[in-house]
Amino acid sequence: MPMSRRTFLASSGLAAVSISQLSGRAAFAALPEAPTQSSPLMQPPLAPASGPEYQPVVTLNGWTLPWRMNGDWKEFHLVAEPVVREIAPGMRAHLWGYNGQSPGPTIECVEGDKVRIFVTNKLPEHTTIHWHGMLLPSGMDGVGGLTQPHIGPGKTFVYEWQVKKSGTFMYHPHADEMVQMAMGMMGSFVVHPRDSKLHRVDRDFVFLINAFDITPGSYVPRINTMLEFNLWAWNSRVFPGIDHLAVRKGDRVRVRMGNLSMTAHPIHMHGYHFSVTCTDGGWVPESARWPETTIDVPVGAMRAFEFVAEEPGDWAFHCHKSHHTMNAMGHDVRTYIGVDQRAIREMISRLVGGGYMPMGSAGMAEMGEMEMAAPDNTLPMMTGFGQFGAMEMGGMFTVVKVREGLAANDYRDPGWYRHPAGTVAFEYAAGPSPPAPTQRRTAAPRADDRVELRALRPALKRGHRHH
Ligand SMILES: [Cu+2]
Repeated sequence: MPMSRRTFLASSGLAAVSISQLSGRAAFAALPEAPTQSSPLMQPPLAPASGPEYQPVVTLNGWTLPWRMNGDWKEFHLVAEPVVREIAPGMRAHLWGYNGQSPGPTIECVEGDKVRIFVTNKLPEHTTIHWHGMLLPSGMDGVGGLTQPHIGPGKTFVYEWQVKKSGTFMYHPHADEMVQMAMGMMGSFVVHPRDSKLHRVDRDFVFLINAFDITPGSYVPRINTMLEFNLWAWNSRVFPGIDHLAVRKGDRVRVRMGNLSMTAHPIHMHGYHFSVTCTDGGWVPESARWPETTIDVPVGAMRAFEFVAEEPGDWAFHCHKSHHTMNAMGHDVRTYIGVDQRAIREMISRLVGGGYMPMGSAGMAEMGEMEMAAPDNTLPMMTGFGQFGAMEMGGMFTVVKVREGLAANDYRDPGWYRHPAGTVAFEYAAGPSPPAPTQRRTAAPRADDRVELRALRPALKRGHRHH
């Protein structure tokens, strides 16, 4: 039925009335400021300037987005835009993010708050923001095409809802998702309980788990990669670029982690038994918690664990998939353990005029010590030094530093742990010889083992000739 001018006016008038009743739209003629952050390092926690008191979170290699009050609405402004992110000193990536960084700033508010979030799109393509785990009206859920029109380049959209539950959530686009998340678009969203004594901790850390595929020597992630990522990151940083977690002895500590990469990560912390206290579905009842040292964080999920920092020290904190504690180039290296490469070395050195050095015959630790030359803008595969030498790590690895006497809210790196005398593993030196190990009878080799041994023998002999 063709719409007459009269019915058109009537229906549009009605729509205008209901919208203005909902949120007093005239009040936001001026957009709130959209602060940006130029540093990739952890910024001090942002204590609330209005509303109920709470212990603010600190974001590893990140920051919290300031807000303004407009009546009883808490107003935030996110700007989706291209950013340059330092992945670790010596490597920068050209990503997409929010307000100058990838991930975007952490949003913090309190259960019961009315939040209004302005999202401006400065990307070359449309976007939206989905508020992962948040309970809200369907039309605020941010799924492009399903619950809202896309936010075109240059446009600003407004999301508003009353926050129902405290907990840890995330935000990310639900538009051209594979590309926009592979480019680094995501952020953390923490909601504190209205009663500030509930779930109270002294230190509250948050970060997102993400991954990139950046060809060594280049700057832009390959956006079609499905599983073979080569930079395993926490908040778009890799070891040794990930902030240490400075913790005061005796503090109750919470670490919140959300996984927006494309595989699960078993996150492990040394020195402690912790319990998982929160997921993106809410707080875990105390009766349902059990002790852990590793917690698998599935894709598209969030886990928070808590512990009381009784034991001072430098405690490794990392993903337990060992190829996730490596940087780029870790996947195309062949296995040479037990292979005598001297003949190859001589041949290639003659061809290229010297200097060729095959590696890996005895393992790959030598690579962590050498800091081999690599293309520009490329991190060593294994790197980083501690007080006792090379750490041979990369990717998802950092250190929880528990120290006596730190000031509250002091998250600065306290340096390496000064171990009390007699508490560090040491080299066995002079002294009585240890008893000889008892020889155990080994089974005779099976038929196929013997075949393999025979096949190997000529190769072994050839190798010996070069002694
Ligand atoms: Cu992992």
